[in-house]
This record gives sequence, C-alpha cells and structure tokens, in this order.
Amino acid sequence: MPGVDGHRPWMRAVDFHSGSIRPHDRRTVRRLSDMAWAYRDRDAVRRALDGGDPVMYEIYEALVPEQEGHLLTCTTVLHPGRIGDEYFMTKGHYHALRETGEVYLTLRGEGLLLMETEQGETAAVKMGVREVAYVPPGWAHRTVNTGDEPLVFLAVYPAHAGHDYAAIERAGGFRKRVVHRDGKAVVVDR
Ligand code: S6P
Ligand code: ZN
Repeated sequence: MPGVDGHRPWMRAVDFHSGSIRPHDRRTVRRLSDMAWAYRDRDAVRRALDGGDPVMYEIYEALVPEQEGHLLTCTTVLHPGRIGDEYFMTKGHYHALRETGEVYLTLRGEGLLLMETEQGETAAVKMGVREVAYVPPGWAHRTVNTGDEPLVFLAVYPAHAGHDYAAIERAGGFRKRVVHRDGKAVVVDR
C-alpha cells in the first residue's frame, strides 16, 4: 500500500556517545548568547560571554514533512557546565500546538527534565540512561544537565507541533531552576 504523502520509510544510525544522527538533515548549535536571558546570575553570564560564548547544546534532526501524522526524530547533546550555580540547560519551549506531546529517551549522562503548564503546575523528572520521560500535551519542557558528561537524549514528537519559545521568555523563564548546592543538584523556585 502506498504511503499517504509519498514519503518513504527510512533508517538512520544514532551514536549514543556523540549523540549524532547519521545522516542528519540539520544540525543546530545553541550558544550562551542565544539564551543569555535564561540564566539568573548576570555577572556569570557576562564572564562566560567574554570568555568565548560557550556552546551549550547541539540538535541533530532527521527531517520529515511538518504535517500531522508524521513524527520527527532528533537528538540533543547538552554539554556539562554551569553559569554561576545554574547548570547548562536548553532554552525550553511549549509546542506551538499545545495538544502535542513528546517522548525523550536518555542515551548518555544524567539530568532533569523541567516541565510546567500555563496554569502553574510544575514537574521535574529524572533523566538517566535507558530511561524514557514523557512530556504530556500542554507542558513546556526544558532539559538540564546535572552531570559531568554530555547529556544525550533522543526525542520523538509530532512533526507539525512547532515551537513556542516566546511564551517562556514572556513569562520570565521557567518557574523552577536547577542549581548546584552543597555538591548536588537542587530544584529551587525562580
Ligand atoms: C523538540 C524537542 C527537543 C528540543 C531540544 C532543544 O520539540 O523538545 O528536540 O528542541 O532539546 O531544546 P530547545 O528548547 O532549544 O528547543
Ligand atoms: Zn519539544
């Protein structure tokens, strides 16, 4: 039976260590300057920017049509490090189509998946190797690398979901932060 839109089945290789998808259709690099607003310690942000604007994370994508029915597969490689006492993290977003969820499978490292809703609910879910985390529809999501090696995870989500970063920025960031305190990762209020 032919596919609904002529898109052919495929297979890609995922390197669990480097996080690369081979071949990938797009690789996106996010540096601190792309999300400097997200960190609380402004002096630490300035120092890190002056020190060379570190790469925070990379995203490898296997692109498919951005249409309902398709699923987009991608990996994220979130580097270890801190800005002040706050761990390296992703910008975080709602899906533009709020009714779409997402699945994360951790391939390497350890971290936390911070989630929240526009109604004020919050959650922090552990991310560890071979563990799956679920982002329900309507929940904004941000990953935080609490370990000392790259946090690598595979994500699958509806290809027509879209990304709404502006809602997070407008809200002044996520309601919770993950900071390094007494040698461990602690979730605190913004
Ligand atoms: C996409 C999915 C992830 C993130 C990636 C980077 O829906 O949630 O692939 O895009 O982890 O995070 P962000 O917040 O910069 O898109
Ligand atoms: Zn997402």
